[in-house]
Amino acid sequence: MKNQLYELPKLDYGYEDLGPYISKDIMFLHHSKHHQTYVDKLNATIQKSEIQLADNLIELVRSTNDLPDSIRQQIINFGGGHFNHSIFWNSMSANPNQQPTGRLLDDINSKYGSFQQFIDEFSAKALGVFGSGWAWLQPDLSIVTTPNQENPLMHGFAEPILGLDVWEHAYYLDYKNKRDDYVKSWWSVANWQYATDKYNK
Ligand code: MN3
Repeated sequence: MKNQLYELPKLDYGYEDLGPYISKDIMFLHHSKHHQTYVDKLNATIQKSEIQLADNLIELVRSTNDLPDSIRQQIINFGGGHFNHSIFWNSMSANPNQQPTGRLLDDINSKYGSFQQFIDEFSAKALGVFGSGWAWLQPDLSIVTTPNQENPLMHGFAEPILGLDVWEHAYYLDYKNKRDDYVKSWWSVANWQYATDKYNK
């Protein structure tokens, strides 16, 4: 049986459409170079694999603890990189709502006290990631962070409903070392429609 290979997903918006919060230059590099490299290295790893791997990305990412030492770290890095960025592109919109609606908004308000309080807590966790990593909103409305290209599925958690990339490559061209300015701006393009749809599933 042949293992499934993967492709770079198309974006729902143009590279220039998230400006001024995220520039065209960053979007171009981040999607067509960084993410493409994760996909290429994932496929190269899969093609060399002598074992049968899960046949879809979610199951592949979930299976990392059970993989042999020979490929586990590569699947974590490149499979995680592909999966995480795929969520990240969906977590942004060129026509964003500034907050979620319906049950998601109600439940965030009751868990965190207010929507602003949630934003503050998520932002603080994103700023607290040491080095490269991610901040995630989970379907139970907890906020989880992961280092490098790890993600919640690798740690027994559910698929996130929103994800924020805090690797320097996600913001350095626009914000230099100021991750706090990037995170503050990112909320202006956060795709609450995506999170709301995932939450309601
Ligand atoms: Mn990235």
